[in-house]
Amino acid sequence: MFTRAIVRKPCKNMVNGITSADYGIPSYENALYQHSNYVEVLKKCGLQVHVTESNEQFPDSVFVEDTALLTPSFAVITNPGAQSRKGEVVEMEATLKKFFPTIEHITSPGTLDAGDVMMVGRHFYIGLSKRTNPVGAAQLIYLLKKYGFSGSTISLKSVLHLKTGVSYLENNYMLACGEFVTKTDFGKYHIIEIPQTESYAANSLWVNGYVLVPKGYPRTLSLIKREGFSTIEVDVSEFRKLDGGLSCLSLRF
Ligand code: CIR
Repeated sequence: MFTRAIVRKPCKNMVNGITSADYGIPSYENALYQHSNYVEVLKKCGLQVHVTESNEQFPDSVFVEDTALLTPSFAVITNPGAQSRKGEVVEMEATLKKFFPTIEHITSPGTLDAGDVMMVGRHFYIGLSKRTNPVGAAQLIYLLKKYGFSGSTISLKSVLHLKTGVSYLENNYMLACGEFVTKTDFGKYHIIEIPQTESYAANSLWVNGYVLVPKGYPRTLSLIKREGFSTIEVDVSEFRKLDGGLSCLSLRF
């Protein structure tokens, strides 16, 4: 169970965020609206939400998930793979100091976006992507072991981050799309296969017994419901325009 979340308000400069999507330029006003709704949903799931101010210096700073990995016993400040995002970690570290007595770091030449890290109990799967390199992953595995956790790497082919294509829903359930459906690493989980046409919804988010599902993906919604989960649809279409999903918008701990 989680008790808290950290989010950052979107900034006007988000229109200059990194994207590979072709859905147009995000509307800042609508993004603000969607973001405040997202915060309300997290509260409904029982979280105390720490909302940090926007930072115009960093167009992608609303996607806080990439800047830190939070475990039950320590936090890791990452070294984001995209040059324009590296400075986001400074404010995040200041925020995390309020909550975590122990903070570790991923350092250059290692790079790591925590959107590439999926927690399954005390094990962490780490995607090797354009953002997360083998040195960064090895640093994280070293740190995880130091605190009694474990980690292993997964190679990615086509997605931005590991959690773009796969999400752990607890109770041995995993949502998976495309290249992740048949990964032997995930053979022991009960896979809920997301159709390619709804691939964006593979980034759904388990929070304290609820599964948050992006709005507009009816097949995914019914597949998750069919397994007995309580679901909440959340509209994050403005963030989709910047390749961001539900999990990217918060850090839960
Ligand atoms: C980026 O390319 O870094 C942002 N536009 C999107 C980051 C999404 N984060 C995530 O999947 N964890």
